Amino acid sequence: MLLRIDHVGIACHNLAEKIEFYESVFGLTVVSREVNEEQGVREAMLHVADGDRGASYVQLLEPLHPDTAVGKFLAKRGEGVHHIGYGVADVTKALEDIGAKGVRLIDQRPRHGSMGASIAFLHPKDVGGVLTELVETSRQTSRH
Ligand code: V0V
Ligand code: CO
Repeated sequence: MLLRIDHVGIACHNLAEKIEFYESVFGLTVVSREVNEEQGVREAMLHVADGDRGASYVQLLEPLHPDTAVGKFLAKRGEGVHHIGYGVADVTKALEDIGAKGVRLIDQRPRHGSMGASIAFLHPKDVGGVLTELVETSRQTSRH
């Protein structure tokens, strides 16, 4: 079901500063910057690698307001890894299969994600404390 690690989502207070850090220390390149009002984030995708099942990224996340998923996470836990996003071929089918196994779905249906992807989250309390995102890219092998 899981094709690859699509991205690691990292919560931060200052997106511009974190982008500069990842560019200068790791030599990564920003391939997309978006504001996602529904998710309450300003985010950037930095390309890490290409594989035969698609690309992988670091996603840097800054909250739009304190009362958002990432805002609350920062207040409680501070900066750090916020979620793991796995590539799947069909997010609707994956949700159905995972839900049938008793894992709580945060999203019953896919939402709009970065770079035109369809995304859905699984509850961290049912995934060993890891907020888990399923990502169906618009074109699986070329995402930038
Ligand atoms: C909260 N908890 C987490 C967590 N966030 N555990 C692991 N990883 C995280 N990121 C724990 C928290 O410590 C609490 O446990 C418990 O869950 C309830 O948390 P809360 O602070 O009361 O917050 P809630 O329940 O209001 O919201 C938590 C959830 C929320 C996970 C339901 O953050 C959510 O719906 N997230 C999905 C959407 C999202 O994260 N969007 C931003 C990324 P204790 O302390 O009670 O034990 S957007 C994105 O990735 C995009 C657009 C993309 O990739 O394209
Ligand atoms: Co994400």
